[in-house]
Amino acid sequence: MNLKASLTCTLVPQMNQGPFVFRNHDLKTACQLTKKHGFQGIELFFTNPSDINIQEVKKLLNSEGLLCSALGSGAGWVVHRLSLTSENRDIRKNAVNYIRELVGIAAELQTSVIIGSMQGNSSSAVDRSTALKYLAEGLAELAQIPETAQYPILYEPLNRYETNLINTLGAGVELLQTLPPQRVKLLADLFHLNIEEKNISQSIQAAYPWIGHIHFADSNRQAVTEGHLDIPPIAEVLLQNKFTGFLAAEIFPDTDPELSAAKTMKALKLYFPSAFGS
Ligand SMILES: [Mn+2]
Repeated sequence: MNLKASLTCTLVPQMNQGPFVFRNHDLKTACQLTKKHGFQGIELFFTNPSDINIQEVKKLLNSEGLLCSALGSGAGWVVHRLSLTSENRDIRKNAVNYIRELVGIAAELQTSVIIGSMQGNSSSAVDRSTALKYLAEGLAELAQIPETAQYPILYEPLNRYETNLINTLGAGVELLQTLPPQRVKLLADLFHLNIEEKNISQSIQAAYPWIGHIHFADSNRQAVTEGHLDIPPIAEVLLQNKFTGFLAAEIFPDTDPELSAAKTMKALKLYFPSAFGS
């Protein structure tokens, strides 16, 4: 299997200002437009696991021949204020259960769940070492879910303005090394890496065995080529390692999301001609 690419679609009203190509579309239209622009998959963000009609989602994906590249868990924090590092034990437990439910659904859709903002922050109520302990405990519990053997959790280091816990791939590797191998992988988001890493391609190379997913965005979180990221060395590292995961465009859309889709596909063809055609 080769590299794959996807577009992002939020179905969470409270996240409709976020970095998602489709923010005000029904799932059917989003799938049709994703297919139209040549992508292999779509990344989906729902408000509640119980909102997800698995058969209906499968039907929509199948009718366009699309894969689900991942399920996001952002609404767990944005809508439900669930955090794996809350000072409140019940909230931590509910956060794990929320993700656990998503993992079961994701497995039926043959994909993984992303943990980004649900990792939370340290604070005056939870100091850094306690927060990191809670995060490792939460991830360790999730890593016990049998489905994660096939569909590992995707843990995403975020930039310093979004979390004060883990900001780099290197720090992410340290965290993952304490967990059962391969049950949790890293999501490398180029937008976050651009803020935090000394050298993006070298950091990807160093963390490569742990990387399971890429968020494909430019420095300003717009479509790649709209910012100032130096993509060739990043593309080279992924191609040399024969990365077969998804490059998912988690980006702020243009007024017309089709324009963002087209720009992203153009960038993929430019930088990954062997995978996406030139
Ligand atoms: Mn991301």
